[in-house]
Amino acid sequence: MNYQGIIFDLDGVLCSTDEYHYQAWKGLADSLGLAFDRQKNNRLRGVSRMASLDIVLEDYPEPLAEAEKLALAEQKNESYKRLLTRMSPADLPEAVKSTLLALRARGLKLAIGSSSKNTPFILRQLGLDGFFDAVSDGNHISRSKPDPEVFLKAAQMLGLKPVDCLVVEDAVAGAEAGHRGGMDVACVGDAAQAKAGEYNLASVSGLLEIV
Ligand code: B16
Ligand code: MG
Repeated sequence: MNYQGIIFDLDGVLCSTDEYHYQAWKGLADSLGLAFDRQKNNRLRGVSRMASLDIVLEDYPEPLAEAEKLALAEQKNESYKRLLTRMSPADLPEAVKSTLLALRARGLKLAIGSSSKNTPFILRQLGLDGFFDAVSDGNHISRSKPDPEVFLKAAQMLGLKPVDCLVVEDAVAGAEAGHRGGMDVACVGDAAQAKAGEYNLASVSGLLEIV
């Protein structure tokens, strides 16, 4: 076997919370009179909440105080969390669920490596609370992807060397984080289209062919 552990990004890999992020940021941008489209939204993938806000505010005519920025980030997060309450285990795609179970049956350790501070809530909504061997998320890190911190912490929590872990990502910034951490990366979605990984897959089930 090539790897002993697999570290999954959450948004855009295991579930489609990226659509909820889009809707919440779009609502904030509209209220500020700023342009925001899906192309801009793609730049927010894997990026922390405050760094995302800076991208959303790029065309804002005047500099904002830190307290004002925190209030805007909080406003976005509140509408994002309202959207997350709609999620249920039915939002975990069947192919993702069966792939996770098959990987576990092969003896691999499975972890989450997500920039999101909402990770514990999302895992509960999806019925995945307690499923993973380790959860490393936005609440444990001080530097966001493309910094490798979140993945290095996940490997450490699994008790594995980075080189024995495979990262699964949908964001180019996330693939870069995996590489900077010394890990191979399997990409899906946007990052796969950009050929950012050692493996660029059509879907998460493609993992079963490479481990
Ligand atoms: P939150 P991932 C990332 O999650 C998202 O891709 C990114 O769009 C978001 O800004 C970031 O989490 C922070 O999320 O506001 O919930 O803390 O892709 O690393 O699982
Ligand atoms: Mg992602």
